[in-house]
Amino acid sequence: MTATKHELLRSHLQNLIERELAPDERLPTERDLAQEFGVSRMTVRQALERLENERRVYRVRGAGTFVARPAITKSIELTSFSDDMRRRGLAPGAHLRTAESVPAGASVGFALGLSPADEVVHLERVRTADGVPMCIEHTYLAAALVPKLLDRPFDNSLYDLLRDQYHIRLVRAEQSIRATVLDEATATLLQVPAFSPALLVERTAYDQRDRPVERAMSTYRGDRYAFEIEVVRPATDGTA
Ligand code: 16G
Repeated sequence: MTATKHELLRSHLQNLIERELAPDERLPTERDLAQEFGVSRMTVRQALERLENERRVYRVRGAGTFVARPAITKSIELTSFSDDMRRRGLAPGAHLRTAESVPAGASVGFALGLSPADEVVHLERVRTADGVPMCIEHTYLAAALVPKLLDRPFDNSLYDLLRDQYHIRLVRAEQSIRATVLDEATATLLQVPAFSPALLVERTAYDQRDRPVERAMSTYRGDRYAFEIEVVRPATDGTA
């Protein structure tokens, strides 16, 4: 009997998440669900926990349980270099090599939805972890969205600066990762032998208004960097 009630509860929750409620809407309370399905609050809590582990809902203490955005955007977190390094217990750093305003050109312009002649800010930075070079980054930002960026002192996190000074929060990105080898100049900057393997990550990041704000090419040392990507099995494929 309990199994049946449990199944009913689960399919009800699934229906709420997939059809009836929009992302960020609140689910009924544990108590209401327990009453409605004649199960204990513990059973409800377990069902919600499972959905939380699958990233289909999220909980806010004292406020309730809410529908998460679809897994495809949730499953890979959008982080900055500084976040990534701090998470690994390393101190992030940046040496600014180039900071200039240039025409976007065809490829960056296309990514940022600009015409090739529109101005972009180009930053080239060597990113370090505990002082050791890890990655070379070329970042392009639509100049119109970040007025006076080049006048600002800036040696920390670009994403923090965008958030604090321009109220731009990057919330999603399209990203590709591929293998490459380092040319001699880049290898020297990263303090590794020429032609060492590396990972080239290209990212177009969008803000909370879904404007493309950043196009970045980051070349990471292959010997020091691994990408961790969480993959989530669709709930409908799992066992009940
Ligand atoms: C990451 C991003 C890069 C971004 C930088 C900001 C990738 C492949 N690249 O390196 O696009 O500009 O973080 O880091 O994830 P910051 O806030 O520490 O300057």
